[in-house]
Amino acid sequence: MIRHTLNALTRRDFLHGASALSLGVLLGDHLGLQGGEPTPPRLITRTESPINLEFPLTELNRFVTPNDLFYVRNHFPVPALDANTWRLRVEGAVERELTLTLDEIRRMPSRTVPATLECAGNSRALLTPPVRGVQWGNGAVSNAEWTGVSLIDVLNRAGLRPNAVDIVLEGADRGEIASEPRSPGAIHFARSVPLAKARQQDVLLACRMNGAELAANHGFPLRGIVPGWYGVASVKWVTRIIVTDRPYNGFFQSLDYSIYQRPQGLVTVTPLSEMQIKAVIARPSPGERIAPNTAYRVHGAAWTGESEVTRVEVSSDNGRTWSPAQLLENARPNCWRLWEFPWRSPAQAGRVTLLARATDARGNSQPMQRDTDRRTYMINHVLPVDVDVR
Ligand SMILES: Nc1nc2c(c(=O)[nH]1)N[C@H]1C(S)=C(S)[C@@H](COP(=O)(O)O)O[C@H]1N2
Ligand SMILES: [Mo]
Repeated sequence: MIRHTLNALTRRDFLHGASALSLGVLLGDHLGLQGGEPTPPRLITRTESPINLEFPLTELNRFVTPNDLFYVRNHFPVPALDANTWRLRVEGAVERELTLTLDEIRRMPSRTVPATLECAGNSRALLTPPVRGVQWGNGAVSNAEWTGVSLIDVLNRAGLRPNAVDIVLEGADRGEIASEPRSPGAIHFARSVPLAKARQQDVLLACRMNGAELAANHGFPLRGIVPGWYGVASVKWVTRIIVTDRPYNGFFQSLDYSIYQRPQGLVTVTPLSEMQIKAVIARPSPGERIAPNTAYRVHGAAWTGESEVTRVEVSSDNGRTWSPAQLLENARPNCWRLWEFPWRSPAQAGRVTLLARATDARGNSQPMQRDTDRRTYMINHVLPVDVDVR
């Protein structure tokens, strides 16, 4: 059992920053020691087929999410890909169509980019009335350091034609969406980024995650990483890149993963793209019991799209007053920022609602109300965490 525990410790590498704690505290608190049986923190299963797993947000304690706790969002069964036979096709509005092996990609100049991925449906389970889709709590979000080649370097090897508009990344995974809106039979997962975004050097075709080879669930052997955008744009198991000469209008950015917008009073269906400013509370967890008149470290994470988080505030009086939380470490582009707020629970027992609200460098703040034009996505209004003071 000791060995199991130490393996778990090494694997999760969470001794980082925990030197002040005794091993006993670590085991008891962090591994959830119950009746002598250590249970390492685990992903929360939301659906089994396809597999959808949520990061256990109460375990948030460091900037980088360990690979085995990084949330998983799959639409189809995980494709079995062999690194030796795997190929990447680049085709469409290019000068020369290409077929690349994994070794050819690995020999290209690589870079490492930290980026937070959030599923556009994150926090969906907290909506009232309930909406369809995977019932995520607040944990369909994680942060990792991705290593790979810039997408634009691969595109340049093929040579973009002047009429290139969108870059479609297609995954090897395939299946039929049987619930409304249905797919036209079996389709591949595919999603585009406009050329202007694809030109950014930090948009990657990544083969490593936190220094390790990509796991099957996260897109082995190669996936797109589109920093600042909702996770849906970061296509896993990429085997084909299609450069289009007109805007791409695929299933996963029209019937699915789209929102309504109303430019000039005209309703449009728009693919969702940039992540929205958002803070989540990791602890306390909903319904957590806290003793009266006690010091409590409220903490969590906050992130935004193509900007940086500059402020997080906390309210314990239903939004009447807000106090600044402390932002931990420095802001990194396209990454969440951890924050904490030393709170003292009230002397009187009762239910207390905690709220956190983030603001970014552009002055964007979280709304207090849900916007139904966002359909079942982009849930970033301020969400309450009720705790039980007694
Ligand atoms: N090929 C493929 N890529 C995909 C998906 C998928 O189902 N198939 N899911 C997308 C969605 S909606 C999200 S939120 C992210 C999740 O990435 P992760 O599973 O590594 O956390 O992958 C995206 N890329
Ligand atoms: Mo997603």
